[in-house]
Amino acid sequence: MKKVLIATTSVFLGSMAFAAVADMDTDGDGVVSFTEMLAVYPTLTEDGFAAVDTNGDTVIDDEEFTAAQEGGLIPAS
Ligand SMILES: [Ca+2]
Ligand SMILES: [Ca+2]
Repeated sequence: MKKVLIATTSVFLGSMAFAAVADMDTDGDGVVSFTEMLAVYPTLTEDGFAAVDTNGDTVIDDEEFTAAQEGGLIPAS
């Protein structure tokens, strides 16, 4: 019984902790810079950021961020 409750809670917490572009975009320009992302993911490297920034414009948009999470590049936490 306990196991079932824990599993349910984990799913709930997981979705609550899900970071989105809007959560990280502290200057409100609609995209996430390396600095903004670093505040949420302190272990992020420039190489890691470049891997997420698939169009190479040095910022992360919603589409790139979602793709990175779905691809496992960014932990959804
Ligand atoms: Ca921004
Ligand atoms: Ca980009």
